[in-house]
Amino acid sequence: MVEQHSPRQTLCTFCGVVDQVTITPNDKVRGTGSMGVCVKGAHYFQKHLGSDPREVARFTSPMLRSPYGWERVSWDYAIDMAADTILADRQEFGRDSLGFYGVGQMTLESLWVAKKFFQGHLGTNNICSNAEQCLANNAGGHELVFGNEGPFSSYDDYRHAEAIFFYGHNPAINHPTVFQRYVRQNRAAVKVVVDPRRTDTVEQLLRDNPENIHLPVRSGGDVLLNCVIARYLVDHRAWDRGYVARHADPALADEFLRFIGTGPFGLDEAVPRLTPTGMPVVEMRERIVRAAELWRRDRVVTTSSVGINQTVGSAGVASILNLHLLTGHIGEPGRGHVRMAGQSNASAELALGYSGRLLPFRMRIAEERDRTEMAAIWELPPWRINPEPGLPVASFATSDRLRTLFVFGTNPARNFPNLRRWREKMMDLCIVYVDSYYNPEILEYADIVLPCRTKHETAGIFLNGERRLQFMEPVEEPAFEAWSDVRIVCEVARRVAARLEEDARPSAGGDARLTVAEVDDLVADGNRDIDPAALDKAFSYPTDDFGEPLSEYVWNEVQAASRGFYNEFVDGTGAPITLDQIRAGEGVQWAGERRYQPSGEGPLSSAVRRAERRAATFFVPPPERLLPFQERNRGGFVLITGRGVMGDKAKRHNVAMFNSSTATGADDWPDENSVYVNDADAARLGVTSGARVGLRNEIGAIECRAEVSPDVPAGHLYLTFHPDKADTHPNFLTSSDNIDPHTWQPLLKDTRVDLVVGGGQP
Ligand SMILES: Nc1nc2c(c(=O)[nH]1)N[C@H]1C(S)=C(S)[C@@H](COP(=O)(O)OP(=O)(O)OC[C@H]3O[C@@H](n4cnc5c(=O)[nH]c(N)nc54)[C@H](O)[C@@H]3O)O[C@H]1N2
Ligand SMILES: Nc1nc2c(c(=O)[nH]1)N[C@H]1C(S)=C(S)[C@@H](COP(=O)(O)OP(=O)(O)OC[C@H]3O[C@@H](n4cnc5c(=O)[nH]c(N)nc54)[C@H](O)[C@@H]3O)O[C@H]1N2
Ligand code: SF4
Ligand SMILES: [Mo]
Repeated sequence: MVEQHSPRQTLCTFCGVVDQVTITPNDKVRGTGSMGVCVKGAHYFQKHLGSDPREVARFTSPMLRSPYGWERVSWDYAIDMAADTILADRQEFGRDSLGFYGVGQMTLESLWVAKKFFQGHLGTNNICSNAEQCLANNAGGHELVFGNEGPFSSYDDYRHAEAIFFYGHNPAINHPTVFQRYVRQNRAAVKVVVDPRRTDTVEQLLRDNPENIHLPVRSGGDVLLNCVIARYLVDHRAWDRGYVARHADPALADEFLRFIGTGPFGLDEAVPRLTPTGMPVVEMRERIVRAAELWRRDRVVTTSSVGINQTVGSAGVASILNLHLLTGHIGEPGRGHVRMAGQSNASAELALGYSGRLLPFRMRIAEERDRTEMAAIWELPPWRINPEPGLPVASFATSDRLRTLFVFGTNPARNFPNLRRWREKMMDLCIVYVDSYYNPEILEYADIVLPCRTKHETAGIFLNGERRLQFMEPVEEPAFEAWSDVRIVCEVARRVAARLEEDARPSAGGDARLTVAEVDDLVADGNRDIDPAALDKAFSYPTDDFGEPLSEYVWNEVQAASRGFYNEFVDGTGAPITLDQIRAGEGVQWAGERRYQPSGEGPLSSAVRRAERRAATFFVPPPERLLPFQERNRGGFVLITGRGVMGDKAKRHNVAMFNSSTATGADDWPDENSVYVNDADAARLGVTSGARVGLRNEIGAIECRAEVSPDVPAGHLYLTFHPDKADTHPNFLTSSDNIDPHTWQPLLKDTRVDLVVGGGQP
């Protein structure tokens, strides 16, 4: 049992901020990091510490679906079942009939072992996570401009900035501690919020200072807006010619400047296209000019979040980075793009290549050199990594490739695009579901359920949005037998090895050069491509007294593997980061001050490998990214889905809800969510607050209540994707085909719907 007489330190690992918390001996919770703790962080610990597992709706035992319903089984039996399913499906349907979908709240250790098992030893590239619905396009934007996924900046940069831009980001509810302690406390900085809606963030910032700016540009208008700002800066000689010459690829810089100078980006032609119906164009023009002028200040920080990642894709972040490059606002404290991750370990998922296209450290499956290098790191033969890319998450719903899907956390019964189709597909899959909390929705689709340790029972490393590594200490043992994710993966891997040993057929093993067809033949011939001894060894980490693999060993392996890559886990002196450093204080920041590249020297960034220095490449957006939603979809509404409900008293409720809100509890779910409709649209269509309306498009239809609100612009509708008791799912309307071409992230907020008065369920 963990000592409970002295204060216990751990982390809150819901959102990408990852705050430090202290639990007092009488179970009071305090935020002890520099930012404090928010409602849901505090509420989580208060609710779950020392709780009765039944009262907080935990899964308390492995379970199997049987003809008679759910059966409780032993861990041993459940792991047998999982291992046998892998081997049987693999043999019959091939390597990529297997898949893994994880949550960005898993520990770095578990993300690493899952990648090593599924991609390395089992040879499937269907290994991805909810980062692909969330932060992938932030990484994609960075890759387009700097050649790698990671931003250089940190939360502290908000304190040094003189101007702060938020693109499609509502931090007042979604990253509340950073927002209250760092952003709002920097009174001197002017803040600009680019968001079609008047959000809590806008409200609070305008109350703080009427000079702060809300730019309610039409949905999908962000790339166009940034081109307008770039044109303004070039026309007013407010860009840094010398900086561009030193850091940017010259051919692309010329092309970008020509594009900006000759494209339709003058204020007269572009501002009307950005201005929502009903707002005077002169007012929008005046605000855009004031915002553009801020780039003349010394220190400018921008942030973006899923408001642009899920509408204009990686082009959104790339278009913001263009502005940083054009003005030299990058690479120093108080200058740059800060990443606010949605989930606590989403940055680890990005660094470890959680995508059907990628290997760890952003190496590419399509590159033979990368596959060979990764196989060597995992001590596997070079043919071991499958050259066939995995599926985009969005295509899970429509592909026939998958048979067995391991789902660690995340709620696939709710938060996927094209939800009806995906739910039908899940009925055909064998789903092994690993979560701590009882989720009745997923029980419709799962076949094996494994109860994992929850946050405060798990040890593990988190790489937060600003790429600071911290350690989550367990502060309690589970009251029943629950294993951590890392242990579950290792036990399944070793059981697969044991099953193959029992089979006693020779594996191909060795360094022989095998073609894809030869590997497939071995797979079909009883999984003879897998070397059971190597498999067992790779997942036999030293454990603690409870059988939990020790973080130190997994971390040392990850750290060593990362050497030489851009994502190399080194500190400010360039030395390897140790677990002791991660455990101390508020952890250790990736690359320390060295992450800011000195602005006066050489190329700014490097590609996948650290030694491969490259110049930054301006991003010239393709034409389709320059069209605000309404120019692509005349007549229809854009359905914005996001976090929180609207209205005066909603803030506390909004902060308390986290995505599917399983851990924070169903008690707080509202009876029914409402779709918010602008006054002018409501008057035109005869919609009143409280009326029932239908939303429909070619993907599906839902019905809910309407709420009339001036805070949503005309032509836009807003509906939260947080759960309610009436089961209102906006993802019945989102598409699995509308994805970013670079990262495959679904553009969930770029959804066209018609609004029908009086209900629209067919
Ligand atoms: N309390 C709470 N905190 C959370 C979460 C939670 O569920 N609850 N979830 C966590 C997760 S996983 C994530 S990813 C983050 C997300 O944090 P945010 O990105 O702030 O979340 P959203 O509310 O989905 O979207 C932000 C804003 O994008 C705007 N938007 C929509 N379309 C456009 C557009 O075309 N352009 C622009 N500029 N804006 C647009 C929406 O109006 C919305 O206000 O929050 C994390 N933190
Ligand atoms: N329409 C629409 N759809 C969206 C979005 C949107 O804005 N609009 N946002 C998208 C975004 S940004 C995201 S991130 C996704 C979020 O949606 P999901 O990926 O479904 O994430 P959560 O709802 O947070 O579900 C997390 C689950 O993981 C479990 N969990 C937490 N920690 C762990 C752990 O360490 N191990 C294991 N095994 N389980 C754990 C929790 O108990 C919970 O049940 O939804 C996406 N879907
Ligand atoms: S801001 Fe995020 S990390 Fe901090 S306490 Fe709240 S949910 Fe936890
Ligand atoms: Mo997210």
